Formats: sequence, C-alpha cells, structure tokens
Amino acid sequence: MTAVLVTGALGQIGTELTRALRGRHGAGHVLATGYREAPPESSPLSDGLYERLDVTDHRAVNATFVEHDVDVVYHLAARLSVLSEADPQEAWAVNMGGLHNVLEAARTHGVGQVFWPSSIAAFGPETPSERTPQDTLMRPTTIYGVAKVAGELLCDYYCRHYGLDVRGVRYPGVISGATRPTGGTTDYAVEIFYAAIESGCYTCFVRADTVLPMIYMPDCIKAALDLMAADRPQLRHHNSFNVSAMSFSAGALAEEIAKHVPGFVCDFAPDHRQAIADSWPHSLDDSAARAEWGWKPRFGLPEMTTDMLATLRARQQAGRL
Ligand code: AKB
Repeated sequence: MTAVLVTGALGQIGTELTRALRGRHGAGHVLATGYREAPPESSPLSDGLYERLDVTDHRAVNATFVEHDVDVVYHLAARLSVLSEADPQEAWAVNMGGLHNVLEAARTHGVGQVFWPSSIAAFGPETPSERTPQDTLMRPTTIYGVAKVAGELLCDYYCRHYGLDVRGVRYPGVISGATRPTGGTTDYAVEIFYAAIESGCYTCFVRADTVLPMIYMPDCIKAALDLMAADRPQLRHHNSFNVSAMSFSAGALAEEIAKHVPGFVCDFAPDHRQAIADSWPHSLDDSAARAEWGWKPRFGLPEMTTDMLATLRARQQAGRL
C-alpha cells in the first residue's frame, strides 16, 4: 500500500524530498512520479516505486490515486519561470491544470493532506520588495507567477470550501547539489557552483547587483516537512507562507565562492532573465511562518557555500558530477 505520492519527483526539489520521505515512511510507502518513463539508473530514486504520470491527464491522475490508495500528496510537477515564459500555454496547462487535477483527485478520494509549493514569483514589481509582507499586493508579470497566485487562491478555495488540508510555502530560489534545476530564473545561483568546481569561471545571466531571496535544499525540505507536521488549528494561512533563509546579490555570491575557490572569476552578462529577476522581491518577511508553525532556517550564505562546494567536490571525486 502506498500512502504518499510525489509528483515531479525527478526535479530539483522532488528528488531530495522523495528521499527524505522514503527515509521517514519507508521506500515502499512513497510513490515517486514524473513525466519521464523512468529515473536514470544512477538516480537516488531507483530504490523505490516510480511511475510515469502526466499531471495534465486527469484520468491518469485519478487512476494513480485509486491504484495506490494515496493519502498524502506532495505536488511538485511544474514548469519553472523561464521555461514557462517560453511556452505560456503549456505552462498554464501543467502548472494550473496539473494543480486542479491533483486537488480534484484529492477532494474526491478523501486524501488527508496536500502540499503544493508557491514561489516568490507570485509577487510582482509593485509588491514592496524589502521584507515583503506575508499578505500584500501581488500582481506578478510572468505567466509562472500568475499561475502561482491563481494556484494559491485555488488552494485556499479547496481548503475553505471542501475542508481539504492543503498546505504550502512560497519558495525562494532553491540551491542544491544533487539535482540541477532546469528553466528557472534563480538557476544562476546553482550553476555558479558547478562552474566554479568544473572550470573556475562563470558568466552569470543577471547583473552583479541583483538581490533575490534564496534557500538551501536542507532548509527547503525542512520547510515542507515541518509545515505538513504542524497542528492544523494553529495555521491561519495554510498554503502560501513566506519562508526566508538568506538574501544576497549575485556579486556577493561570487565573492563568497571565491573565498573557497582561489582564482574563481565571475563575469556578468544579463539577458532576458534579468527582467524576471527584477520583478521579484529582494527579501521576505516570514514572521507568519515563524509564529504559526515554528519555521527557522539553518543555512545562511557562508554555511550554504561551504556545504555546496563540499558536496560538489565529493561528487566530482566520485566521478558523478
Ligand atoms: C524560478 O526561478 O523559476 C524558481 C522560482 C523562484 O520559483 N526557482
């Protein structure tokens, strides 16, 4: 019997969240699903159940819930911001259509809990950009952000109208050393580490003074698991908590890496992704998450940088970078 379903399990967050969930519940109780036929043989997910699942196909989503007796869902399948801008129609189908299919299946099959991540992309250029409040003006300008705001409202509706226990956080850019992100604006904050290790130089696609909120993967996973474990009556917001861990400019990140990688050189050649980055906040006020379910991150810029470089160097030495 499977109790926990993860969609988008082969993605940056999905890979590590699935591993954490399997550590807690046992590999046989966590079904990893993704758009690909199967995880690569080297994937850390090859130790447990995996099925192909297209979240835009509502019949397939329903069949998965029935067949595996799903009780808890972590719905991560999505196109990130840059890929979404390249094909807004497909992005809407996957990001909104997929969420709607999962919420409907959860409602009709009496699922206990759903986790769905929103993002800093839910905010827009008119949002206060320093210590962005939990409840504030949104008005994003990307299709990815529009789907995040609509998704937050849809989750609120399912929570209020059907009593479905849907929870989620607004993730900042996520930095991690196991699976590379694809198609996101904050990908530079991950690519820069690989480049530092592999070649000692990087050309960053946003300006040096671009400041964005970021979170390291262990804190990203902790946020999801802590929120899902919180007592429901304590939650006032449910599905769109700001979570903050660190905020830094691309230039400051390059300088921090250079402390560990002598001679590291970073150039800056902003492209079309700069406009997306400029529409997002610099830092978040996460006092609601701290007050309602005890959110507290462990990693700041120096700790994250040290850990990322150690992780990637270990992978490089093992020939698995
Ligand atoms: C992206 O850059 O698209 C994502 C996000 C901030 O949601 N990492």
